[in-house]
Amino acid sequence: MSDEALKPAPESYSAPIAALASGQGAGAIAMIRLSGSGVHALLRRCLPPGPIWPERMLRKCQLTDPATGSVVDDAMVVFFTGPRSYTGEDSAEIHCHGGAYIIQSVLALLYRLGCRPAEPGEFTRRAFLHGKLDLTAAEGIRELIDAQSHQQWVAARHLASGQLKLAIDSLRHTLVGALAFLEAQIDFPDEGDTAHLHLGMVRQRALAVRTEIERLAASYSSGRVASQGLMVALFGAPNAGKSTLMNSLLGRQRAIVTEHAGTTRDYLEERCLVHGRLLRLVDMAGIRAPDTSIDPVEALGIEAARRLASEADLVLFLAPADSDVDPSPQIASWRAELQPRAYLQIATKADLRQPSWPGPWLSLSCRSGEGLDALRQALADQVDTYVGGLNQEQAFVTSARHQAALQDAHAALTRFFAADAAGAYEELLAFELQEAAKALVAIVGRVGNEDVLDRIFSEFCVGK
Ligand SMILES: Nc1nc2c(ncn2[C@@H]2O[C@H](COP(=O)(O)OP(=O)(O)OP(=O)(O)O)[C@@H](O)[C@H]2O)c(=O)[nH]1
Ligand SMILES: [Mg+2]
Repeated sequence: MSDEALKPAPESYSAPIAALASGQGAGAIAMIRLSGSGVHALLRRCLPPGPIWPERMLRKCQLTDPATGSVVDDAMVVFFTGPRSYTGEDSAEIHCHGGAYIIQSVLALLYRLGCRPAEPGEFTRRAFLHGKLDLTAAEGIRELIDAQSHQQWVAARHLASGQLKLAIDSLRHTLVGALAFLEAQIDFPDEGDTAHLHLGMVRQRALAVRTEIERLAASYSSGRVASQGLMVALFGAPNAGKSTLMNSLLGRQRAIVTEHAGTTRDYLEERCLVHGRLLRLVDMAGIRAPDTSIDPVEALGIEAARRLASEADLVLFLAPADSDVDPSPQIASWRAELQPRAYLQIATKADLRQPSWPGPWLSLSCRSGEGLDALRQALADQVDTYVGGLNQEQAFVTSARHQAALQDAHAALTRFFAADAAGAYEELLAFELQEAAKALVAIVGRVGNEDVLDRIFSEFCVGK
């Protein structure tokens, strides 16, 4: 099996590019990055006469426009020579004053001298195409930049530092070993005793790989919470106070609240940090029993609410504390239907009355603020419970793309065992092992599909 990630990059990937790599807006210093063939000579034209200084050395210099001789800025410049650079190409950084006019002047100069503006993520895409990092590390770098919470940072570090890649490489290695045994069997079919021995080795390896894939795939339920936040579904009858609670947790009036039952129809998803943990709050239509008087829009909203609650990491079942009817049987039936991974029972509107029903209830009032701190703590604890379940010593999965590829590999191995049990030819067994290996390669290596790369790298900011 060839390692596609090691193929040389196409010529077009070395065209000189430039972009602002530091944040937008005025700052003390801005960093402009250049990469591609000829960028050292190109930049040299804007510097004072004399040889350029050794690479990896930041030196103060005056940037001038070679066409007019006029000064553009006093800057610090550092050169990197490929392949010993982030992108693997010749590259440079200009650290100039961080004002909008200066940044635009420096960029305009570089574009005039032959650079083109870099696309989002293009520096990292080039690093990937030049074999400087694998796809999981590239995704990890994007997530490091996007991280808003400690849990996201932990998940991003895990990817960027190559822990998942190591685990995937080891699985591929084991599969390649199994394939070698199978191929020996295909090439020398008549050696009776060794045939049995070889197939035994193949099965043992395939089983070891499948077991590890199952462990990795199981880690996704926690890894997803770390990298994407805890998905919290607000679930309950109309008028239970779901939208009001959503607004209280967000600290702004995001959802419409009225005294009419059935105010929220479509669902609303918003991210927020609670005690530094990222949540994905989903407010949705109140649940009523199917009835001819429900209009079709509300019915669709209720259907979506049920689907989202069954996908959520935590379901908050809300019931107004001033109701005379004990909501417990209703919640028990929702729990049986939705099978939530975790749930909390919330008695809302506690300023009107305290709940008189049996069972564990967290009672709160968005009007008086009572109970909101306890809820925030419970939400943060729930994030910690999921993320704490991740063993930092072992690889874990945090992205839907990786999880889907692992499932493909798992399906191929399951087909392998079914074919083996049915006494299939070695060629078919080898085919399924190759399919499993291909799915694993897609996680770390070049996917052979520009659309996938476009999707991954377009989520980067310009300059990274
Ligand atoms: N007294 C009191 N009233 C509340 C509280 N929370 C919500 N309400 C009121 O309850 C009514 C319904 O609130 P919503 O937040 O719209 O309820 P909902 O569950 O989103 O309702 P639907 O969108 O119709 O499913 C509104 O009149 C709110 O002002 C509270 O803590 N105390
Ligand atoms: Mg609502």
